[in-house]
Amino acid sequence: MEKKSCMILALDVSDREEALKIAEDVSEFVDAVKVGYPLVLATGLGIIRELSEFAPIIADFKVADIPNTNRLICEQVFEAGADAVIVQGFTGRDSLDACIEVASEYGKDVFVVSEMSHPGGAEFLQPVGETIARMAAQAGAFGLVAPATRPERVKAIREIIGDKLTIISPGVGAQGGKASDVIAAGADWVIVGRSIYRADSPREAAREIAAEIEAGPNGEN
Ligand code: O7M
Repeated sequence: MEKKSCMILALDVSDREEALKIAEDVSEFVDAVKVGYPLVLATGLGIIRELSEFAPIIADFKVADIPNTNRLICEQVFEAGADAVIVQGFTGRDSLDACIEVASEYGKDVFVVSEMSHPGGAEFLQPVGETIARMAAQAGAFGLVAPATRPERVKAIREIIGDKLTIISPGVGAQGGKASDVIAAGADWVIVGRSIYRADSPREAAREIAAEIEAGPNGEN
């Protein structure tokens, strides 16, 4: 995944035409499109290949099962044309290894959720977030998912993993995070959903966030 705008679109709409139109409109300003349950359950797995015309596709299925089931899920995801899959880390090293093995067979990437962005993310996941981050680095994952709503946590996780993994960070805009703060804290990409796909002009909204990232936290870059 090439780093240009440092932004990933979370395309959580449920209509095929709308999804394709938004992806096309914003493709200039995003480095990838994240597709998850809302869109795939509504339109089918084939949407992944259709969207891949506009950007690399990250399949957000937060895979969280035993190794064999994880393997079967990841095979379907990569057969469908996804460039990366997002998996949970809390299921343990063997479950993660199964995803990474399949990804490497297909030449694709795995992102591991270390900590989540919503208030409840602090309840159970945050206390083990750093342990999950270390495990993901040891297992050879490509990247981590860490919360844009808590840039200080992104910074702490970046300090633990160094440059070994990339960090993608959801929670910008609708959840309160500011894109340039999270990038300054050590994220490689921010993930943005509602602030783009619910805007009157998704393209303008994406352009503005990309410009804010480029300008930096104090507008001085
Ligand atoms: O910008 P939003 O809030 O509309 O969308 C954020 C997207 O990121 C949405 O698709 C969420 O499911 C996802 N997300 C979080 O918001 N928080 C997390 O901790 C993790 C994710 C995610 O993408 O996990 C892989």
